[in-house]
Amino acid sequence: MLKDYLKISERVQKALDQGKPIIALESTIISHGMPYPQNVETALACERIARENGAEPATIAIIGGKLCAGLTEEEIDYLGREGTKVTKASRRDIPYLCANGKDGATTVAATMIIAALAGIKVFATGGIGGVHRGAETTMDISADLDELGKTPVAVVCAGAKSILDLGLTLEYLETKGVPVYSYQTEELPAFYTRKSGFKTDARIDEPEEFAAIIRAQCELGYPGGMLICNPIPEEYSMPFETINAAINEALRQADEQGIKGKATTPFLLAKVCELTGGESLRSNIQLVFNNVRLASQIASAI
Ligand code: PSU
Ligand code: MN
Repeated sequence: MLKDYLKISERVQKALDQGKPIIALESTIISHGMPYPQNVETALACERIARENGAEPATIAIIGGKLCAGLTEEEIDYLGREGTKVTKASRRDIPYLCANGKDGATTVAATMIIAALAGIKVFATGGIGGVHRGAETTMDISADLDELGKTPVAVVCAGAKSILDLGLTLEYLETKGVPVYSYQTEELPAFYTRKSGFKTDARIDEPEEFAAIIRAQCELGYPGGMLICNPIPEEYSMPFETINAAINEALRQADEQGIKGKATTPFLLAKVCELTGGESLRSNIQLVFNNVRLASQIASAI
């Protein structure tokens, strides 16, 4: 059984036993989403911020073929140092890594699967995967979206980056029955910016309201998660023109170099960071912290 491969850390198990709030954190963002050493510093700071806000952090990854909920500092450091040498693990990669005792940095999809197994209902990340621009011919649609349709975990993110087609991403989520909410705004935030021009299903103003929806979803035995979009704090958001120019240039280079499949998202993230001279990385780090705070408040309210 999938559960036989699950390894819950002592701290996370204790929080589960005592019914304390817990939030899941992903690890693709550590190995593939940010450069070293900012990736490790950010991951450790996320754990501190969760605890300061009353939630036990469960950073999730696959280590030696085990599905780990809760990592040691050494394991986080290892995932950060190894970087892209660690397999980027989404849903389809889990059986191979387990069977071979290998390591994997888990995407939103794989982190949701492991969080659900461990009984964790709230998960904070930066951005999710989505429907890529040009998906009408490439069919490049992240497995994150299907996972949100079938696994009962609430994912707090800063919206989706405009490396993706935001309109098609919303349409796909609607098809999969995934509710999309925004926190204290009507708009779908676009990761580096607070606005996208698209609206979500509902504006929610209090963490308690999210907790009530999550409770209702559990009681209904609803097979699916939800997407909670928390806009980047104003002071860290980027000028629309700066980020858009970087994203367009990154997309052009990806096309020119024939980047495909699972390499696409990490390539675009690294290029955008390079093209903005690290400015986007600073924004990225701050929006993750902001999401960890909101997720901790929601987990505490459940
Ligand atoms: N978007 C970001 N930062 C990230 C990712 C997406 O802004 O680190 C990562 C997440 O782990 C997400 C994954 O689950 O990329 C999606 O990859 P793909 O598009 O290949 O499914
Ligand atoms: Mn893809």
